[in-house]
Amino acid sequence: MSKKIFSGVQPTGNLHLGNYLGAIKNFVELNNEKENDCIFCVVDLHAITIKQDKNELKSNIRETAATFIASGIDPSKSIIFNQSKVQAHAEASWILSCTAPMGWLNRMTQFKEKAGKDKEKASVGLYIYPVLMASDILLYDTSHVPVGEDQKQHLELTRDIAQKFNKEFICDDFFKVPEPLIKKNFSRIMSLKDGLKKMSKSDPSGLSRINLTDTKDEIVNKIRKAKTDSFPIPNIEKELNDRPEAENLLGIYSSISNQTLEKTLDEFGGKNFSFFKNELAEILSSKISPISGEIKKLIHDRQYLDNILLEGAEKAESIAGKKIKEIKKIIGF
Ligand code: AQP
Repeated sequence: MSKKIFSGVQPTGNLHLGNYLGAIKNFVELNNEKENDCIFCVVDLHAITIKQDKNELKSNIRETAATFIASGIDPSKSIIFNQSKVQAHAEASWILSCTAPMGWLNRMTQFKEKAGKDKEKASVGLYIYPVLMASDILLYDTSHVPVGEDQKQHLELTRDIAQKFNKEFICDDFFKVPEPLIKKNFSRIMSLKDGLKKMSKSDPSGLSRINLTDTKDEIVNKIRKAKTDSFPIPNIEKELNDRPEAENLLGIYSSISNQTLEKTLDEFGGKNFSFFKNELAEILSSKISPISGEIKKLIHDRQYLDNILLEGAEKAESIAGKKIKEIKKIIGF
């Protein structure tokens, strides 16, 4: 059955293995299924919820588009564009922020994590970020949203907002209620330095993540220095309980080699981590280096990337522009 796919990545630099295994790898698989209509968005309006340097933002927008293409998304099949080029996103976000109750937003854990202790100083934009995300998705009658596990709560909110709007304005099925596409396994890749913390772009330690632009030497070095424990690799999954760093590295190996954790444990059970880390660094380099090489090539071709983003924005505008007109009519503008 054909799916209407929408997902986004923030152009905030340092795209990493978590973004790849949790989201972009799935984007590529969905792009490759002939019958799907896919839209992959560089969500620059989301990026500015936290202060960005203007020049870095500009180059990160291009680099995120380059990462999509270098990872295998075909711009002649899928729409690739940056959010700020299509006005309907900001407009729909305002309208839906008048539908979403404060109580729902108060429950969003990502705001609490990102705002930290000093939430008085966090931007209003960071607080209503999930409403903008709901707008992105709902403008395109999206049926499925591929995301990492950390976005599950925002997806549930999107569904709630769609249903509340449909009910309040008595327009059954106007907003399609989207389904999340979250991988059952390895949908949350953890930091290489702390198995209880998500691998993240903003972690001040570069050793905590594998960037998609890392060279083979950098990958080998980061994996060598990744935190583990002093026990050998077990043969069964249950014995990974309370060993978050070991579980994370074995999960990364399984995910990048498209195999189950059980199979990975069959392969490495009883072996020590120094042996396993060599194998992990090897397979990561073989999969990441071609992407990294391609990103570096593409970012020099600004004109090519700008054209892809421009064409994508025109296509996105023709869909979202119609939907926002209908939204305005429904609410009485
Ligand atoms: N560690 C992760 N494991 C699995 N999936 C992840 N994603 C992010 N981190 C992981 C998924 O990547 C997609 C794009 O994420 P994003 O760029 O929109 O923003 P993010 O989730 O805020 O990314 P970071 O790295 O965590 O940034 P900071 O440091 O700013 O918090 C999403 O589908 C996300 O689920």
